[in-house]
Amino acid sequence: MVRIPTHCAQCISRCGCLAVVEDGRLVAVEPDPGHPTGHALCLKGRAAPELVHHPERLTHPLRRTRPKGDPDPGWRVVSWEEALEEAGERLRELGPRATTFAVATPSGTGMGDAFGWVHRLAHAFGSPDLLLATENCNWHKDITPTLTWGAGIGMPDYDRTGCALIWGFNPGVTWPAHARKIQEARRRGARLVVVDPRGTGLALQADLWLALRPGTDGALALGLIHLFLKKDRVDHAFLRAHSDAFDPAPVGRGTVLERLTERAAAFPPERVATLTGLRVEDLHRAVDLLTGYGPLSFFTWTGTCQQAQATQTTRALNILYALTGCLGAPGGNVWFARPPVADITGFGWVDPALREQTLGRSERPLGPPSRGWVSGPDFYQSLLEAPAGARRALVAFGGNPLVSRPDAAQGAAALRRLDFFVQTELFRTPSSAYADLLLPAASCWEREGLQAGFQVSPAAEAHVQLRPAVVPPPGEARSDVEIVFALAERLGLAEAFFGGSLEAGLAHQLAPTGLTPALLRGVPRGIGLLLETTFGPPAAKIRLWSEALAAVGQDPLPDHCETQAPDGFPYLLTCGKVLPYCHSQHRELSSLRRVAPEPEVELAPDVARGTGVADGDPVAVCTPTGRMEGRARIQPHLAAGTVWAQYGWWHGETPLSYNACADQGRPDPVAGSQALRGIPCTVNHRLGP
Ligand SMILES: Nc1nc2c(c(=O)[nH]1)N[C@H]1C(S)=C(S)[C@@H](COP(=O)(O)OP(=O)(O)OC[C@H]3O[C@@H](n4cnc5c(=O)[nH]c(N)nc54)[C@H](O)[C@@H]3O)O[C@H]1N2
Ligand SMILES: Nc1nc2c(c(=O)[nH]1)N[C@H]1C(S)=C(S)[C@@H](COP(=O)(O)OP(=O)(O)OC[C@H]3O[C@@H](n4cnc5c(=O)[nH]c(N)nc54)[C@H](O)[C@@H]3O)O[C@H]1N2
Ligand code: SF4
Ligand SMILES: [Mo]
Repeated sequence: MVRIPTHCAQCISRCGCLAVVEDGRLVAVEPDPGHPTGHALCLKGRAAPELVHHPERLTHPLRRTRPKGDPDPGWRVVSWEEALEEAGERLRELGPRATTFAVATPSGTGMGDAFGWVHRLAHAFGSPDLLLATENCNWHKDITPTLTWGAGIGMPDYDRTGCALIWGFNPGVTWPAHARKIQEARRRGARLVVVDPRGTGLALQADLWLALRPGTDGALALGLIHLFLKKDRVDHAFLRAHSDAFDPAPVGRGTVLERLTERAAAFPPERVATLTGLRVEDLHRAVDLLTGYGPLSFFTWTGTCQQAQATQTTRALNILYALTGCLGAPGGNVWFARPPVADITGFGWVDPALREQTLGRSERPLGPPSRGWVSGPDFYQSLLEAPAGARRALVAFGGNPLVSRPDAAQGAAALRRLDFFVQTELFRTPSSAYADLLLPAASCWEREGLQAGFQVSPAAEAHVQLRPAVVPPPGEARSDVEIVFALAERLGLAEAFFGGSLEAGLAHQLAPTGLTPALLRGVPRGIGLLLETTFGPPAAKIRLWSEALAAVGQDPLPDHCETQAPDGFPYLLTCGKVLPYCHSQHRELSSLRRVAPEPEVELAPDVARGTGVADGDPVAVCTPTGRMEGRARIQPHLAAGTVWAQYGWWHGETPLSYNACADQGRPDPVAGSQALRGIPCTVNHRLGP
């Protein structure tokens, strides 16, 4: 029996751990306190042996023999040679313009170390389209803040923060290594304010939990901006030095700050209380906490991202934070120095004329298409509305869009239209059922993977680790990176892939750090580089007024519009992640399934009273778009009128899942984010078990 230092790469937390291996089998995974993110493991990490040795894992390349849409694809085992030969031939024939690449989220799958290589393959081939969940995932955390700050969200400097504002983010479930830093700050005496319709672990222990109605975040942020300005709790010197606050407003009278003040004045506490369901006195308490206890730090993620007004809401949040003057300061949000690995994505290789044609680029020039990422609806529509005779291909590395995105019916119809679809996967999924070729992928435990930076603290972010393969992959499964390199060779792109040598590719990635693959293999726990973080706001001027947004016909100042619920849908449906599962994955692991056997629908007590539903009742949630089913749980810690349901279920239990309830229409006009949170709904009893 051996204990191999590694990290769990199944989600963004990337927890340092020890893999316990006996006779070539992974038998357990244990925390590794010697690793900067190694203090604890979640249920999914501990269940890794079940995932690795699961009998339903894909073990051989498969080719479909029956028509798409047939409930049985008639999979026939083929050799890798046959599979790669076919893929290479079909893709060369269809060409880059007709080929979309796709990759699963690196934050909730093992795809992190392959992510850049998949991009490189798409770009070397010359395709302008890469399908990724970004508009509903990290876009408003990593990219939208560049409109205001000229940089992404950074990371709270928890070791020195005076107060942490956690808004629509539940790291206790979704990023345990991040949650641990918040706990450490709490123990040091830092204050905590949580904005979330649901009483998460952090919310219940916070100094203030603002349980707002789902989808009203923009109103709250503007209301807080109003109070910050009215009570003069803003850092004028900081704004004068680093922002456009005192510049004349590009349109109309006065300074930018005066115009912002005017805009925010439309959100006085009484109106905000009505819109959000919060109490006026709590708004005042929030201002006191956020401005009274030393440097403020701030984090938000998908709670504010999956909304139809996500860009304006994110702008309001980013401006609120900039007003405090803590951006870049010790104890505020900081950009910890990270290992300088080489960029391998080859973004610039795509012909600029083709880049202009990325799906959705003309409609959303500031959104994901500007970086080559296409949204589900754009991809689906491009297939469904393609002229007769147009031929199209999809090369997907993981991902399960028929479950993780709204409108599975439209998605399925679109996937059927593909002339060629090859996917790498660990398991068969509803989406992979439409593939022509299904290739078995090694899980993150079965392949080497580079991780440069673990984010949550200066020491973690300076940490570089070459995760070893702790066991061999099942059957003939291969790592996604190996498959990328093999496909590149078949497409005549070996030159862009270091002559086909993964080792040379890895060495290239590491070269700027001074490290080599061999050196890292000798230190499996990884190496902490000596890097110096520089404090201070990003070099670019902070923009309270966004000319970039104005140039695309959007409001240059943040705003929030009330959404009117259609008659018959009195409640608001929203969602979030649960600890045992990532997105549509992991339901086949029996230890996790015992903990969470079926989708739950949490009802605020007033919703239960209004609908006559009791705890444990089978219920259906209906929205103007669709319907899902689950088991009711009365949840006392939920904003009034809120229904909080689980998404990602498909393993036969429930015929319709959460994303059937979500609307593909009315996406965020800038980024295309979908309103997955705050959907008008109603709840009914359901007959059946
Ligand atoms: N209603 C609702 N919908 C949501 C969300 C939500 O909060 N609510 N969250 C959204 C977010 S944040 C995201 S990122 C998306 C995620 O959407 P997707 O990226 O589609 O993620 P999954 O549904 O988990 O599908 C990932 C697939 O990749 C496979 N996989 C896992 N690891 C590997 C690997 O190493 N190699 C290969 N080849 N395959 C692998 C898994 O088996 C799984 O089938 O979902 C979004 N959808
Ligand atoms: N266990 C687990 N961990 C994961 C993943 C997973 O699927 N499972 N996925 C990974 C990925 S890809 C991502 S992107 C991250 C996401 O990480 P998080 O953003 O933390 O994910 P969520 O739990 O979906 O959403 C955060 C919070 O938003 C709240 N919320 C719901 N509606 C609203 C609203 O209208 N306003 C506000 N302010 N809050 C709201 C939810 O109650 C929840 O507590 O997690 C990563 N980690
Ligand atoms: S939180 Fe769980 S799944 Fe995510 S990296 Fe840590 S142990 Fe793995
Ligand atoms: Mo995500």
